[in-house]
Amino acid sequence: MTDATTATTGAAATAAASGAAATERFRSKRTGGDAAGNATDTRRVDTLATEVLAAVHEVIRRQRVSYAEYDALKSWLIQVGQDGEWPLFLDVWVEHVVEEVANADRLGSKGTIEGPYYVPGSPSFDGAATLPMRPDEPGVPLLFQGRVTSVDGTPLPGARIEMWHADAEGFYSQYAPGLPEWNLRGTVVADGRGGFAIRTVEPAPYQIPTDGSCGRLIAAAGWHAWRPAHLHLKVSAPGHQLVTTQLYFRGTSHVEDDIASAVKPELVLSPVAARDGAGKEVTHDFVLDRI
Ligand code: MBD
Ligand code: FE
Repeated sequence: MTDATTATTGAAATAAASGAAATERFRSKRTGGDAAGNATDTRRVDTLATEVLAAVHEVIRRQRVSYAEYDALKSWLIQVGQDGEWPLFLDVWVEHVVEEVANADRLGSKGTIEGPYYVPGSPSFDGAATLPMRPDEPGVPLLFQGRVTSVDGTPLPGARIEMWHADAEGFYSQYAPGLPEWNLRGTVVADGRGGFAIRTVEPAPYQIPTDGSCGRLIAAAGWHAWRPAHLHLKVSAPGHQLVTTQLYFRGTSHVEDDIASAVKPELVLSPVAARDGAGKEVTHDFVLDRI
């Protein structure tokens, strides 16, 4: 990572570079099977692989898919791997249903997809903090504050609120060139009342890279490439289930038609003019389910 101190970066961001970084990050997580990534329950693999293949066969028959289309699919799938865009592809078009199934029974705050750009271990602060940012970080200042409680209303002092988001140009640190390593990424530890206050800047809408395989699919299908502006969060506390979520901004573009299908009504914020100083502020509480 470079330690650029000016806000003029991201111009040279490429699908291949952010894809490679997201692929590397995912590999370092080592979940979903043994160390080599192999799932271990033979019967489960049999069931899932058989059903996925049957669903593909069914589409081929119903749509009378041609050899030209089969070859186009093959070359596109090969290219997704070469671009490192499997994390992006899966998180944009598949993860939202996995999240729906995983969290169906939760009573507390709604989650949504994690996406490809989380990095663990961001700088940590007590109670109130400004996220690490460049001295001339562009964007409207935003104060995000609230409390973390358990489902029964008990405050959760020491709860951890991890936040990461794109800058005002739509770029994520560690996935676009020229941004300081932890730009707009931080962890705040809730105070004795479960309270937290995070100062940051409003993120921009995010455009899926247009120069990679996902961008080619979007163009070929006549879709748009946009996610609405969003804050990513992981909120956790001892004895409670971690919530991975995102928050959006009422009235901003693509809140109604997120390419990643990850908006829920409970996740849309309505910031107001800040009472002290410039920018906006919003209060939003988190409720965690017990383990
Ligand atoms: C993002 O910023 C994101 O959150 C998701 C889910 C996919 C692509 C980019
Ligand atoms: Fe994102």
